[in-house]
Amino acid sequence: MHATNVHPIDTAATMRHDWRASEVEALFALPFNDLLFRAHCVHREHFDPNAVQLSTLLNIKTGGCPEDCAYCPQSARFDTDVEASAVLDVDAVLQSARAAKAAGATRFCMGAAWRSPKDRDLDKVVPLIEAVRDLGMESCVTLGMLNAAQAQRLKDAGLDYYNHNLDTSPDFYGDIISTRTYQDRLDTLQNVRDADINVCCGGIVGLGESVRDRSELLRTLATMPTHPESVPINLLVRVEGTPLADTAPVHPIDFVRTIAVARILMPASHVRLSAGRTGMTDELQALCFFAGANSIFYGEQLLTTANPEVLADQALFERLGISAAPAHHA
Ligand code: SAM
Ligand code: DTB
Ligand code: SF4
Repeated sequence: MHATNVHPIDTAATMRHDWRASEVEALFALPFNDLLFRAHCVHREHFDPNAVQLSTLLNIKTGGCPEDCAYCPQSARFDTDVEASAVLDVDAVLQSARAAKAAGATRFCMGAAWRSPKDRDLDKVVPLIEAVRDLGMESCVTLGMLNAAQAQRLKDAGLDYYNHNLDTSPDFYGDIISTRTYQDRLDTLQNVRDADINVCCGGIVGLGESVRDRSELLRTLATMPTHPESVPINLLVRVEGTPLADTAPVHPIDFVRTIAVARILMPASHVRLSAGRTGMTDELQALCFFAGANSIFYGEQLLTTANPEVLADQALFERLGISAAPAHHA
């Protein structure tokens, strides 16, 4: 009864951009083994199943953010332990990027707690992007909303990826953020795409959303004319002082389902097992990799919260026979 709306293996060889809500919901409703088998088959058709891409994060400007994203410890509106800081200088960033490269990361992602950067903020970020590029790493930044000229400026600096998440479904979004709209986010993503920067866009599981919201988030991403090259799936890190600190935890199997559906809908995108790994067992992470996750944040810190130890990730990869994927560009 579960599989009636889903044509067998209909995505195996084709890239679709026309998913209907009922089709995506039917994927979520599949028996777990059927869903995982299907996701894994799609994964194998497009990727080496034993290679995982490694991105390291650095918060280049912490806290003091005017937005009210209910999950975020960096909003100035919530009483968390995070102290606001100025933008890091090139030397500090280079030190982190060199260490990330030495540990095996191929991409260096820099985050700033801004609603949107001012032009004088970009004056500080451009040299950081150039420095990362000169190290031979892929660069990614996440700085909030961008207009077309700002996106072009980042492209000219050599930026490879821009991260800007939709976070959740259009319907549930207003329960989580009031200070900017879903359309604002879509406009930024369009500006990034138009500037020919790779798009990194995903969301968060565990905000109190329904399965239909997860389905609609993924459908929004998968019906874009070009799928985001990189799709981070974050499990909410519940931080004390944020409005979502006491949200009910997500069942791990439901998290794996989200990864699997992302893989089926966006067969050629990198699906990143993102925030929330410190609370996951090795077995759960292994299931996520089987379901199609093929990227992680690598390094002991996310933005303000912890990520697994490098040695623990290396041991997990060794146990699973997974190796680090090479960078896409030289
Ligand atoms: N300020 C910029 C913005 O919001 O676009 C860039 C940084 S913001 C922290 C980047 C993303 O981190 C958010 O869109 C959200 O998806 C994720 N994030 C923030 N706090 C999180 C949390 N507690 N748990 C999981 N993901 C989180
Ligand atoms: C993304 O999707 N997840 C990262 C990155 N993009 C910037 C951020 C996760 C943040 C987790 C909470 C924190 O460490 O502050
Ligand atoms: Fe600010 Fe980004 Fe956090 Fe929202 S997610 S409060 S925009 S730093």
